[in-house]
Amino acid sequence: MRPAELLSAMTAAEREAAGLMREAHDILAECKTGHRDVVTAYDRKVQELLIARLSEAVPGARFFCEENDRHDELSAEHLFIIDPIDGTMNFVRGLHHSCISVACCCGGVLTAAAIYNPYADEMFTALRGEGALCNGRAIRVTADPFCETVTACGTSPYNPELTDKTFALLRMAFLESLDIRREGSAALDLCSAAAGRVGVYVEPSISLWDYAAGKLIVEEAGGVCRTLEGEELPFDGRKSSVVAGSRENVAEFLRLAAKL
Ligand code: LIP
Repeated sequence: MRPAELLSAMTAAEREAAGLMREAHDILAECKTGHRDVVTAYDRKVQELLIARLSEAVPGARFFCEENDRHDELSAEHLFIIDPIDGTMNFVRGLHHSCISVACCCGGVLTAAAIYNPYADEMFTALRGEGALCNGRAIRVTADPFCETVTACGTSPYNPELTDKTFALLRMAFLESLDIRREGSAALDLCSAAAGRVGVYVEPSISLWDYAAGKLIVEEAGGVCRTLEGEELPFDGRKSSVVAGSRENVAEFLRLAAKL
């Protein structure tokens, strides 16, 4: 199946699943690993719908998903990495800033990405080697220097052992860039970096389903994604720190972070 056909199936499934988010009511949060790591029946319904539609479109497709421990082999011919609702806490609290994130790997190579924010009606997409788009218009990371941009940050609330390190990084970003933003969705933060809305997105620990699609969108928008140690992000299912943005701004952030 051609990458463009895969992407078309992804975006169609996301737009259909977004209806479940818009119609949501009486949203009940269920705790997973702790009181901040929550899931809802809507996360599971969105994931089930995406799996059903993508299985119809791509016979034999495999899945690596946030919910229900659906973790198929990452090297499959067509593997979809799904975060059904990224920004679940926002979704539960009625803070309309969440998205559906789907990446497609072909034989272990990240090939297509789609992240849909139903509240803003913004569909971010990328195909490897073909650039990144928002609602069909090309997007690029910003050319502005780090000190002249706003920094998007995540607080890794599932990892309280990282809190001191996290807020030291946020303090540095606040002092060295124009300001910080904690908007609550890693996937949308990566899209903001790809669209040049923020200079850097940083978070000390997130999961593969949080960053898989956003990573390709950032790279196809001319940016880079690195760990806080300056390394390539892992693609083996492990959690990772993420620093994303233009090559220059990621390098500047890492230089400043190394001095903490
Ligand atoms: C969330 C991320 C957020 C991060 C949270 C969590 P979820 O994803 O989008 O940036 O800080 O720890 O990982 O759980 O809402 O899909």
